[in-house]
Amino acid sequence: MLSILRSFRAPVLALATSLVIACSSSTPSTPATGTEPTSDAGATADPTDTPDGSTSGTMHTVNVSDFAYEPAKLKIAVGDTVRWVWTDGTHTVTEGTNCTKKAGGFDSARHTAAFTYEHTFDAAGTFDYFCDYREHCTMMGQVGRVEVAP
Ligand SMILES: [Cu+2]
Repeated sequence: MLSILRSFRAPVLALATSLVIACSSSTPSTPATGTEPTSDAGATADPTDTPDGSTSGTMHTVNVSDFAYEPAKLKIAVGDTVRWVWTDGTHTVTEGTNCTKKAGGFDSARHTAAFTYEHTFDAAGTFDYFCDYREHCTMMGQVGRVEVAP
């Protein structure tokens, strides 16, 4: 059992590490694909997946650390992608308000440092999210917002 876990974890960690390295470059125009766990199964067209990148939305990075998202408030355009990068602690990126999950909203699940989670915003609107460790949200105020302009 342990060996199975090890063999599974190693490539995942390597992938996460390489993503962070790639993310640290200054150009946000070459998003990695396939890093989103499960929550975007309903998305049809991901503009960041275009081969030449010419019509890609912009990639925005938000750091996820102990009890904060940085920047906590982000203004983007429809078609842009937000990449959350875990830098410290164990946290989630969970869509919802008042520390309550929105049904069908995006959700990274719980992760630790070096994990990255991406979500492409295909519609205009205001999207609030929070850390789904209850006390992080309710006591530490770990919340964020993405405003998507049409
Ligand atoms: Cu948290």
